[in-house]
Amino acid sequence: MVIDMHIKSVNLETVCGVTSVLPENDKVEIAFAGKSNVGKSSLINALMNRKAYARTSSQPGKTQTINFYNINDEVYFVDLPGYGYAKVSLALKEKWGKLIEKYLGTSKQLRIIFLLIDIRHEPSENDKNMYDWIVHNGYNPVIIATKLDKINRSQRDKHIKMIRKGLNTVEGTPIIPFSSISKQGRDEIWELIEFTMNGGFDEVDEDDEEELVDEKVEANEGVTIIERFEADQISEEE
Ligand SMILES: Nc1nc2c(ncn2[C@@H]2O[C@H](COP(=O)(O)OP(=O)(O)OP(=O)(O)O)[C@@H](O)[C@H]2O)c(=O)[nH]1
Ligand SMILES: [Mg+2]
Repeated sequence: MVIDMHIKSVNLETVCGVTSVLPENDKVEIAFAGKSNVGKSSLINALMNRKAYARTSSQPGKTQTINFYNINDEVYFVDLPGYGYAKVSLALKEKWGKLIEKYLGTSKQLRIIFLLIDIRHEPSENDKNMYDWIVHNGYNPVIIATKLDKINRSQRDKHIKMIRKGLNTVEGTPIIPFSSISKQGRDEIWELIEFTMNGGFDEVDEDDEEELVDEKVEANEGVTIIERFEADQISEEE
């Protein structure tokens, strides 16, 4: 399935620093978390079809605020400050941590948390803490393995396994490899976002319920949410 999400408008609507009050938005929010320099802002640009609307930098610590991008007046992308950036004072790190925690803990519209992990490296302690913390808060993060273009095709599966093992992910957790250079993975990520914007698994009528349960069991054997979704579509067409 090819997704062509038509981007009509993007607007950096709200920027929150450590002392800001967080907005109470009325549209679905999709958050992007991950260590500094992992490629959060680059991914957001790729999804928005914009070259540099979200500021990116080879110097870690670029995004120091929570940035809410309004897409088509339909959905918000929430760019979170990266963690693990050594040059920031401990006091400021703590404040950012609290801000991120407050956002993840209080947003009523947050539907997906994408946790970005550099495909080249084993997840760090910070990555593991972030993953565990997200799960502890009742979310199942979707992992995006970034900078796919930096490894050989033959290394891909091995590195995905390394990330899965390193984070000790909940079974069925999707890991989507992505490159902001080749844009590989972008359609898959949009599919997931659109599926969620359309209500995800919440809005199925009772007739469909049994089928979905079956498919969830399948998911425990390594099938991703997207594959479940497609399987559901296929069964509807039959
Ligand atoms: N080769 C390659 N470089 C990437 C990719 N994604 C991001 N980068 C580069 O990595 C650097 C950091 O990217 P950003 O998108 O600014 O990272 P960030 O996670 O937003 O960083 P902070 O705002 O500091 O938290 C930039 O130099 C990007 O060009 C990718 O998929 N492939
Ligand atoms: Mg950034």
